[in-house]
Amino acid sequence: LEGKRILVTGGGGFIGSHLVDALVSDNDVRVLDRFSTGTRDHVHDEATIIEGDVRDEIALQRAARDVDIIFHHAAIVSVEQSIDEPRASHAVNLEATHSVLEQARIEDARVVLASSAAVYGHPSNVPVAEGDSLRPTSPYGVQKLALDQYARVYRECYDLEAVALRYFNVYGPRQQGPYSGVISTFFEQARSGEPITIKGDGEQTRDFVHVDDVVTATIRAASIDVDTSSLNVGTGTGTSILELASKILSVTGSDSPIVHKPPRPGDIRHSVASTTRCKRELDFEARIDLETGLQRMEHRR
Ligand code: UD2
Repeated sequence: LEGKRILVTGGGGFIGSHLVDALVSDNDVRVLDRFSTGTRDHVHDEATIIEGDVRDEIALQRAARDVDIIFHHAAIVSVEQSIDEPRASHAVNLEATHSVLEQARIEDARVVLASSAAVYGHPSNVPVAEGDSLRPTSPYGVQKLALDQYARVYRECYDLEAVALRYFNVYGPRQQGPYSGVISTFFEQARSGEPITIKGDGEQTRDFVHVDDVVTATIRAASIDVDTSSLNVGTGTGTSILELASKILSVTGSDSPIVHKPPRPGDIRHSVASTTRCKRELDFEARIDLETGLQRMEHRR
């Protein structure tokens, strides 16, 4: 992308801040973030910061004025938090998303929405494809599913160029906080010599995709005319949590012990993306394999 006026909601967050880094040199980039979990220090100097809540319609209108593209990455990203506080996560993840879509319609802007593998719930088989059954198991999953369906309906009803990207397990630098994901948790444990906590037997698998690959796919979704409203973003490869633990121990050279904790209630057993549609529509394939991604995290501390 070049010469575009772009809004990144959640531009201080994990994926959002990496997206801003990739866009800022060739585009005019604005960030709307309330910096509750996002970090000001992660926002590139050349981006314009509008500090505000995505639920605040005035702030959103101001941030979206005259933009060509909106990347909507502001969210309460925790599945567990959505179970503990369903109202709050609904308000941010769904109501505010609807305002973003309305704003995109007013501005006639293209919009890329952060959806999630959570829309599938327990996949009936893996790799899971976009047309497979959608049966989320948490309020978070329902919110992402609604967002995902809104993208389709806004395309159909209003000709809005909206795409929802179903991110699988995204990892990389700047993923932080209590809900940050297993890779950053294991890194912290390995570096401090604390036990690596595997929940359950560790045979569950995930599709870990590096944030740099995710940024590539996300920007492509705003550059290419796609024929669909929903795309998986993953690598197509599953890794078990046990394998992950051993890779992280080896890359950090840590001698942390591995301990098993009770499984997480409702934990998904296997989650791996079918990458066929994303390859076809965006000509996207993840380039950073897990080993390389973990090494980068270790060496760019
Ligand atoms: C991911 C997404 C979530 C949602 C969901 C959809 C992340 C951070 N979260 O949740 O937003 O899209 O997929 O299904 O990408 N685990 C351990 N030990 C720990 C922490 C986790 O064994 O200390 C296990 C956990 O039980 C799970 C796996 O690691 O089986 C991945 O956990 P996670 O929290 O990183 O991500 P996930 O897949 O629950």
